[in-house]
Amino acid sequence: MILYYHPLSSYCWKVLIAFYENGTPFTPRVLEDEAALAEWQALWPLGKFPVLHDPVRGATIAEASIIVEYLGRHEPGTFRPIPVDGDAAIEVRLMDRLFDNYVMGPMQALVADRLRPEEARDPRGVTANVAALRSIYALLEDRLAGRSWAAGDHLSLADCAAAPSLYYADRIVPLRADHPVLGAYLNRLETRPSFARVLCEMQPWWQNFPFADGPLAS
Ligand SMILES: N[C@@H](CCC(=O)N[C@@H](CS)C(=O)NCC(=O)O)C(=O)O
Repeated sequence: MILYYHPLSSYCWKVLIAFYENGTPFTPRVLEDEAALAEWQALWPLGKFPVLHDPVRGATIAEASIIVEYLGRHEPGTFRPIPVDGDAAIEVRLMDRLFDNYVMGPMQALVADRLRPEEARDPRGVTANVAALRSIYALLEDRLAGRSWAAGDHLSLADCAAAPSLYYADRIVPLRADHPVLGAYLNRLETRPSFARVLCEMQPWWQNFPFADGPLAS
């Protein structure tokens, strides 16, 4: 399988964590290389990454959650992204949506705003997105109480979504001081070997993250 990704991209981290958890080999096509960029644009004209291409099945899969689900279906291994039990699966999918829509969404908007020229920034949007992050932090603090991982005792798709979204959000609006449960969960994610590997591999690009020098708000 061929994975088109960038090492600094949060949604790509989500997929990389799943591949590393499962120990599934893949051909990396890093979107810095001109040839890789041209292949990716031809495969997925929507211009979003990650994208997975499976030449054996002739499949091109986009959307990080769907790529992780595809991996679980076609390369079953030690990592089970979606539990077999239907109710447990619903909780995993709900948590996956919470992390993508309510953590990743405001976090990406804050990054996009910071990357704009100063005169094109939107202070009201920044205030709203900081408030949105604080609101989801509070919800997660309650919902994660007593859980080892996002949806219970087992690592799942939801943790693949949680790791990048919380890691980046915490560097913009720090969460640990006021959210001990959420902070402890982020610590567990950061020391998990699959995610630690992703964090190590992104280091050469880290200076491009616009909040690398410090957060927006504490
Ligand atoms: N809904 C997509 C979102 C993917 C996404 O937003 N990827 C970002 C990188 S983290 C991207 O493609 N950015 C390029 C752009 O929006 O032009 C998913 O779940 O995979």
